[in-house]
Amino acid sequence: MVTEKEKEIIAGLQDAVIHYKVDRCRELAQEALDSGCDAYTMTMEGLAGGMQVVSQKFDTHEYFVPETLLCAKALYAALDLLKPHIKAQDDRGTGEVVLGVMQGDVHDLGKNLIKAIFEAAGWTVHDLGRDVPLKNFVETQLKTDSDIVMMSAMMTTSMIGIKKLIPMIKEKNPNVKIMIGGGVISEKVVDDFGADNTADNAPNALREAMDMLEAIRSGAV
Ligand code: B12
Repeated sequence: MVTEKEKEIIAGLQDAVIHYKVDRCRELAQEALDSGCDAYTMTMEGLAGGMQVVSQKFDTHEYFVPETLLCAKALYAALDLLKPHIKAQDDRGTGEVVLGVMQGDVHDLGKNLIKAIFEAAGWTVHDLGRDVPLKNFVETQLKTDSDIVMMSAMMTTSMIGIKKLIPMIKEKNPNVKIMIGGGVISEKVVDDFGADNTADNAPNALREAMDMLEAIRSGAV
């Protein structure tokens, strides 16, 4: 149940992200925390909701790279404050993931939301950052023995790296699960590239990862 105060702050956060009001975004995040608003709802509906409108503006050429970068800056200003207060929505257990944005791709907003939600649920996230060389995913999975490798791609050009990377990982460790996501990933890409799963947003990614973890731990896969 979203309170009136939460609705008001969600609308404010969306507006601040859309109109790249960095200071306002930070203030609203603090106000949300001070008034006991749910940090998870503020993040997903306020910040990610605002970014959805920015995406439409970018796609329709109303916004270009400079404005969009400022929107991202506003989102991060609030996320930094909200992140430690996000509570997990799923408490079926915790796992370990390697997470990164594919080589050639600097779109890391989605990846960072995924990281925030997974860490809030108590998962260990080995965050490789953005524009990550393929071999780093393989090496980190081997070093950490993580349950799942999560790859994010927002561009058709960077998506191609996933096709190369999956066999590299599976060759070293056939049991590791691969989850892929980002704007260019469809169910067809999942099948064609031999990934195990996808999700269209961070909460769904956590739900799917929990399902995979249960299957791994029960020995079903
Ligand atoms: C913000 C943005 C930027 C910012 C990035 C800032 C940053 N730090 O991330 C800046 C301005 C830097 C940028 C630059 C460019 N961009 Co840009 N950008 C976008 C934009 C507007 C929004 C993306 C976004 O952040 N969405 C909000 C987040 C929260 O959503 P999300 O990323 O989808 O993530 C969610 C899900 O996808 C999912 N998810 C994400 N990753 C994963 C991973 C896993 C494992 C799972 C399960 C789920 C999952 O969960 C996330 C959270 O809920 C999109 C437009 C669009 N329609 O998407 C274009 C877009 C991605 N950009 C595009 C392009 C072309 C570029 C540039 C080449 C532009 C240029 N002329 O320079 C450069 C590329 C730079 C590079 N080498 O990477 C194209 C890509 C086209 C394509 N299909 O290849 C898009 C689609 C715009 C368009 N319609 O043309 N961009």
